[in-house]
Amino acid sequence: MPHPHLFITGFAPFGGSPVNPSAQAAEVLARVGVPGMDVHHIATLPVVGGTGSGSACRALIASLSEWAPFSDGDVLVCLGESMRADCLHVERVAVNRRSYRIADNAGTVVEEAPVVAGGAIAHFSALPVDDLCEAARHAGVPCQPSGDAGTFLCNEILYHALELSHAGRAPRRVGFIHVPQLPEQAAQQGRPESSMPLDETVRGLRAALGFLANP
Ligand code: PCA
Repeated sequence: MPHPHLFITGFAPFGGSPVNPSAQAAEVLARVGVPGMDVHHIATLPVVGGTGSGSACRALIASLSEWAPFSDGDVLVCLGESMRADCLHVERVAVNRRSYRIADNAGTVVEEAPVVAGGAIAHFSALPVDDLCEAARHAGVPCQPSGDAGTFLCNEILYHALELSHAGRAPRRVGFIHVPQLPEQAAQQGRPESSMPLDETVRGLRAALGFLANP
């Protein structure tokens, strides 16, 4: 039997930082693989909100469309950087709310708006969040469930990804994991404690996502 596909996205750098560990982790994961899964780093998404041309949403739709139709075992996991996280955060929920603390990479600040006008208040992740966390911790990498993906691009892309999934335009199993900043990024911002080296991030993601092949 062929392995299920694991589609991974990261995000481009934002907020004045030259790097984004989510894109780096996605790239390394595709190279080293995840046991039992056929891993594809399908996009480094622009940190641009909304649904217009150049947005993260459009980029996600375009990269997924190359792989449709999806099989039952296929998985989409979007990764993003969290400034606050000091361990991996597997997100439980995406809320229908955009409220940007900083401008996105198109220079747009959204004060208060829905992700999808008239859409559901929130969507739950379609991944077994607690099992993923346990698998990462079992591999020695700190990881916890999170009920708050923020109100910026990461929350927004999870909301869109789940809507696409419900419409059959993304795999049935969709989720989001926030990764901490790299030690050098966090040190520059005077918060060296909220960070994780890339190899530890990758090791934790590899263990967590490996759970999806052998639940
Ligand atoms: N993190 C941001 C957007 C892009 C990223 O990597 C967030 O947490 O919303």
